[in-house]
Amino acid sequence: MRAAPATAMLLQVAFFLQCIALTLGQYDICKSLVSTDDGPIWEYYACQPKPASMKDYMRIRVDPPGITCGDPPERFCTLENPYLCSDECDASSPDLAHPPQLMQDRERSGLITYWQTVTWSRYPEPLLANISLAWNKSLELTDDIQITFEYGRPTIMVLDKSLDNGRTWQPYQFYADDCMDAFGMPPKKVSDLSATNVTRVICTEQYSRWVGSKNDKNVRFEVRARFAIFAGPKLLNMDNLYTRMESMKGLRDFFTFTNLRLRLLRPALGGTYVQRENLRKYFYAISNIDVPARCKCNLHAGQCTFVDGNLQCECEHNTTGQDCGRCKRGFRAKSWRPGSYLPTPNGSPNTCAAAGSTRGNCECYGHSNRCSYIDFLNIVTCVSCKHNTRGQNCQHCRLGYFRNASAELDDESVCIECNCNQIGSIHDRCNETGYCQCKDGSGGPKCEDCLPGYYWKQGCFPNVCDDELLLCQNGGTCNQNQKCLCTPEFRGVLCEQVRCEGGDCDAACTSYLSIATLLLCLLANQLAQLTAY
Ligand SMILES: *[C@@H]1O[C@H](CO)[C@@H](O)[C@H](O)[C@H]1NC(C)=O
Ligand SMILES: *[C@@H]1O[C@H](CO)[C@@H](O)[C@H](O)[C@H]1NC(C)=O
Ligand SMILES: *[C@@H]1O[C@H](CO)[C@@H](O)[C@H](O)[C@H]1NC(C)=O
Ligand SMILES: *[C@@H]1O[C@H](CO)[C@@H](O)[C@H](O)[C@H]1NC(C)=O
Ligand SMILES: *[C@@H]1O[C@H](CO)[C@@H](O)[C@H](O)[C@H]1NC(C)=O
Ligand SMILES: *[C@@H]1O[C@H](CO)[C@@H](O)[C@H](O)[C@H]1NC(C)=O
Ligand SMILES: [Ca+2]
Repeated sequence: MRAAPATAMLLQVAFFLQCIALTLGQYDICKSLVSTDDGPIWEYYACQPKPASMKDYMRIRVDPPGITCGDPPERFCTLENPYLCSDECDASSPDLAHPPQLMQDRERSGLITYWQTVTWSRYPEPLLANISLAWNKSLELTDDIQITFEYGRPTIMVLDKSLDNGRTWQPYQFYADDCMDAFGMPPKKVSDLSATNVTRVICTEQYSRWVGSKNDKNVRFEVRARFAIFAGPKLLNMDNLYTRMESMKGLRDFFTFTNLRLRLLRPALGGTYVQRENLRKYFYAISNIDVPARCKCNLHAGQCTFVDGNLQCECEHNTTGQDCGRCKRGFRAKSWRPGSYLPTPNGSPNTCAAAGSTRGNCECYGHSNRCSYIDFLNIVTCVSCKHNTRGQNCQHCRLGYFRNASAELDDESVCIECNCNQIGSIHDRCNETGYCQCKDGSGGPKCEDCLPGYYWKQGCFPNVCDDELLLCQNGGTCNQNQKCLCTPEFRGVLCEQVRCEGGDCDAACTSYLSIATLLLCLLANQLAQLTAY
């Protein structure tokens, strides 16, 4: 009788190992030396790092500040026996403290260690806590995320993910004991999903109901069950999953993340109602967060290492970057592409190629991967040059762009936009050093300034008056180089004319004019004409 469970367990272990072997056996080497008639040569394959326990590398942050219990020390009760309130949380005592890192430690001694929050003493104000997990690296889930709650699972919570190191977030899965009530979403299970909607974000009630705390402490984000939709219930047909990863839009990204966040919105209640008289039994406590995943290296690395506190792909195929997302310098004869799982079982490495090594010897400096033969010119030319390049070999910059002097010809940032000021310049083209051609009166590399003697008003116009040569006369003041503000007795561009009253003005005026004013008037006129050229 005692043998049966043991056998079952052995079988389970065997099955588990088989699964691991299956998931590990594929795409685990990037290259191998094969012998040919011409001697040994390297053969390259699509490759990816092994799955790892990513909890060892995550940076945890909990919010709001002060949510962790123990400062000041606090007593708390359990849900099963609310009158037994002998437990204490005290941040200053190592034995009684419950800091966040206890969610990622390894419990070697068998003693369960956990992070714990303050109790819900401020009820009915909600008890909210965020747990943010950061890796500073794109990762791909390889198995279920599992969060272990001591003292009951939350009745409402959201799992979010970010693909851009926490700049933007999106919900990954909603959890509630009543999905409709909490989120207005009908409750679903992953088993309700099919190949067409496997990437749908669902709300599930499976992990939020009260079942007696000892019964089930885990909340999962089901990865295995989603894989099984393609790979079969025992994940034996991984080829099919990998084929779908290549062909189904959004499938790979669905399992990809750089950060995760748990938003805890309501703790376990242990019943239908919150008992106001005993709020010390409501809190969150998490003993472990498992995140089985692999580094995303775009199928260009078989290893991922932890260097200076960050995960880093050990890029092969002459790629580089944290995720092997670029070709190395000097290997940009073709545009970078991720490796492909297809054709199975070894995939395509899509290696980066050294300049001059592409077929037909049509060099496109990595700005195009297509060449075309033009019959009547008898030349091979690059097609659809990217990165604002143009030319037979994508060796020139498009009009409106100029050559980045500090970049190699195969650099993605080899062409810089001219960025000519639309009003100040004649057109949007520039010379090799980025200088635009300016209209009269405007200047500066981009024609964004007015030359001396000009003022800005939707363009550069010659000054009407200034403080040097075009002085306003007779007490007038120069307003923004645009006009003289004359005193009431004078008028004219530079206030050089006397304003007259009455009918016989003209005669009076002429006789009134002094020689000096006349001379100044003439001078101003001439100056205005001179500067206009
Ligand atoms: C948790 O994160 C969400 C999203 O950024 C934010 O709106 C909320 O205020 C945070 N809650 C706490 C308790 O910090
Ligand atoms: C994130 O990783 C990159 C690349 O490894 C590194 O340059 C950067 O400093 C890291 N950022 C933090 C906050 O550790
Ligand atoms: C997914 O699609 C299946 C049928 O293809 C449907 O029965 C199921 O309700 C859908 N699930 C969700 C969550 O929309
Ligand atoms: C990468 O470049 C090196 C030379 O630096 C070469 O020996 C090697 O074969 C290249 N690897 C691939 C995958 O092209
Ligand atoms: C010019 O190229 C260098 C080297 O790639 C790059 O760091 C720089 O950002 C580029 N300049 C511009 C304006 O794009
Ligand atoms: C570009 O124009 C600027 C300003 O006219 C000039 O100083 C520079 O020498 C020109 N550069 C080239 C390469 O022609
Ligand atoms: Ca722990």
